[in-house]
Amino acid sequence: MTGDANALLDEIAGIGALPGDGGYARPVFSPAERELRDWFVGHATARGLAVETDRNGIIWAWWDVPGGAREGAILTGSHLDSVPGGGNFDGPLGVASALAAVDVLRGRGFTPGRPLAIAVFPEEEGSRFGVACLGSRLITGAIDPEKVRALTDAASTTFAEAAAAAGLDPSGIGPDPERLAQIAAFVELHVEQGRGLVDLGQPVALAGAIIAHGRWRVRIEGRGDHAGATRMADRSDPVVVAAETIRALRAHTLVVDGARGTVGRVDVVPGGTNVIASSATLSLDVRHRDEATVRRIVDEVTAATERAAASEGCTVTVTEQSFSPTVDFDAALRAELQAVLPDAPTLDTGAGHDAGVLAASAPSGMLFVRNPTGASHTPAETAERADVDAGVEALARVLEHLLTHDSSTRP
Ligand code: HGY
Ligand code: MN
Ligand code: MN
Repeated sequence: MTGDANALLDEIAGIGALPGDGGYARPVFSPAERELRDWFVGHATARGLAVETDRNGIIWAWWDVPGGAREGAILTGSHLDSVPGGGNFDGPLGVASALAAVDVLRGRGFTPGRPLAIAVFPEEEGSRFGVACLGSRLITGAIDPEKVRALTDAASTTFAEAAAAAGLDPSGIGPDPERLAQIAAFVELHVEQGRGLVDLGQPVALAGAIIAHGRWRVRIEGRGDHAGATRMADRSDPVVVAAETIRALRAHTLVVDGARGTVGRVDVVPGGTNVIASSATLSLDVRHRDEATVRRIVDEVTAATERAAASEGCTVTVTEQSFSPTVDFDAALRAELQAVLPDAPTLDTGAGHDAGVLAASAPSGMLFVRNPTGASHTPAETAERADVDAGVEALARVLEHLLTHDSSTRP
């Protein structure tokens, strides 16, 4: 059986597809994402992998060793959920490549000297409940399960309700040290979200670091009123304050080398053309290699917003939704991966990943596959079929090495 990740991705290309090449909508526990979960379970089961879904909704597909011991396992995999309007590669490429790498290894008659697991992590994008890498944060204890149960989506459905509807017991979510103790190393393959490999003319890279990144919700409350009957001097318009937030974020990130600041959502209530809004809620996404710089930018933007709110007669509440410190991936593991893939350059990334969260619990690393557009979180995200194959081959070699050799990074 050849390892054909392209064919696997072709199979799911229609799931959660938005009309008019608008990309994908595959929020966690939605019908589309659940269809993708079923697709993965079907393929894993067809390959004789032992499949289980843990209490955090993470799917594990095991290529077990005789006797079934799972200590010292090598983990790979990624996520299947998407951002709204995202591409078909961010997440699914890592899952499809993991299945294909198993096919390649089996096709070569390889039998693992230690167990291999493919994991599918839920809510990596945080698109439905607002917290990125929710599944990996839960299993590693990086987030309070009580807080997670109460998270709500745009329809005010709680995570607990959505998880229960998807067949999980929400009372069971939370840290799982026993399961994590089985993992000796985690390698996630992911489409590159940037043009590093295009510029370097290489198909595959190793990940060096993920820069610090966080998300905040800025809620501005004013006074709803009539657009025509209300004099300008009598207004408390939260949208005017929101404009200052957006301006300040751009101004304060532009002057810091390597900083990134994004307002991706502006929710205006009630949202009528002839209505002065009563509230405006914005999302802040701020990133930089230095954590203190991220927090300083957020403080500066908050102060600017508060000044604008005071002069407009509005109130502001800024709430941190999630924060991920800079992660430098395990140097010893990366050295092993480099020995297996000597031509692969090392690239840092501005995108967060479950591997960045798991890095706190086990030596973790990443492989990036070239994306000719460099674009991501958009339908323009892509990877050439030959580079997808190169990624599968690279992952297969890395897994063969890790499943055969002991090293200092793993007990
Ligand atoms: O937002 C991110 O960096 C990732 O794609 N979840
Ligand atoms: Mn991703
Ligand atoms: Mn993403």
